[in-house]
Amino acid sequence: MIQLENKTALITGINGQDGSYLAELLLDKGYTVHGTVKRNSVAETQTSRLSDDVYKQLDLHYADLTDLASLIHVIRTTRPDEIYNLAAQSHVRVSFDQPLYTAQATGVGVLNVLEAIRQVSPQSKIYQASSSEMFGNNIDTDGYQRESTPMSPVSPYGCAKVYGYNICRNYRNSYDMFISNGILFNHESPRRGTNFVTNKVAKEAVRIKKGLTDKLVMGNMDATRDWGHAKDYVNAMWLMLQQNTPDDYVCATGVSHSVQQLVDYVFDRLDLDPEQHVTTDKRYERAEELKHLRGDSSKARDQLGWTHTYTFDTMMDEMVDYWMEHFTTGNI
Ligand code: NAP
Ligand code: G4F
Repeated sequence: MIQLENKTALITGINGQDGSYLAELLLDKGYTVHGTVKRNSVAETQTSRLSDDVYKQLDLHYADLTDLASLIHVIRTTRPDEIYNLAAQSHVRVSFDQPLYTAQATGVGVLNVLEAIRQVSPQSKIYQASSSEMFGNNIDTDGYQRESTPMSPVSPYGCAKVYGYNICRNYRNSYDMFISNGILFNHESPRRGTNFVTNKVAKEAVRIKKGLTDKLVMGNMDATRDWGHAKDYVNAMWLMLQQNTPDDYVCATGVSHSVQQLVDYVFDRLDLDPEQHVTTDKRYERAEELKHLRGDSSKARDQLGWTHTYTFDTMMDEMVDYWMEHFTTGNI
């Protein structure tokens, strides 16, 4: 029998990839779920990742991480047991174009969330969406990054996330607040923005297969990433807030692939030849690149009992199937 939780959660960035999966997970567990959305001029796309069934079970509130007053208002209104701070300007390359906004939203925005909670609801447990981008190009001698790996970020986004990570640890120690950082490696799904590399490749390869386009233009093909599935990773977020004490955890699959291997896998699955379609252009490269990511999530496995269920192949298959269905039926 499933035990229902009878708790209240607030998810910032509920319409993001992770927010949408986490909302579904928490509703399934019996939570009352509140979420923040940022005002968008196209109301129809504001909650595009939330199905009608999920949407009608949620309480949504306008708030922006750069607007402390809006955060105080939503936390005072909802009094959540658990707060999942997922909102951020989350695109690494865009952070080079918008460094100040990224610092405000992704970095100082975390401080705004912490201050709002400290002033209004200090008993709430907090999850902070920290990132493997914080490590930059540091790798331990065994080839992995883990909780103890030094952080030397190589993007404005990574720098902002390091600030968020550190201010969480500082508030945890200073004010005895329950704040856990999930240091999550890349996680993907059919709901991933199509300007991130996995879903860009899946979507464009299917469009080539369907004769809708002929070319896929890429950036750096040599970088490697440890790619997991977002559904597995939101489960880790929840587990972190069910512990008796707050802590920081890496979540990763321990397996990495290069961008070239990603392209080869998807094209092979669609029986396409990448050499006939794929070119590169500097406009998709970053001013400084994070070259390799591969995470060791032993701590999350041992202390949270967390593990991933999707492999790289099953995850990419799901994304390709999603776009095949979309471009065949137009029904998704
Ligand atoms: P995402 O799809 O980009 O979602 C981000 C969410 O934040 C969206 O709902 C977005 O709203 C909202 N948002 C953006 N700026 C905001 C602001 N100033 N105020 C309030 N809301 C704002 O990202 P994701 O992949 O779900 O990732 C969730 C979190 O985990 C992010 O903090 C990300 O940096 C972090 N993270 C992600 C990964 C990954 O591989 N996915 C790995 C490590 C860490 P709009 O859609 O309306 O813009
Ligand atoms: O999919 P990406 O844009 O993800 P990136 O930069 O690793 O960041 C993601 O993961 C982080 C966790 O480590 C999160 F914190 C962050 O919020 C985000 O979710 O790029 C992956 C790799 C990079 O090396 C990039 O240079 O793919 C390379 N790449 C090559 N061609 C490309 C492209 N990336 C994008 N977005 N588009 C390309 O055409």
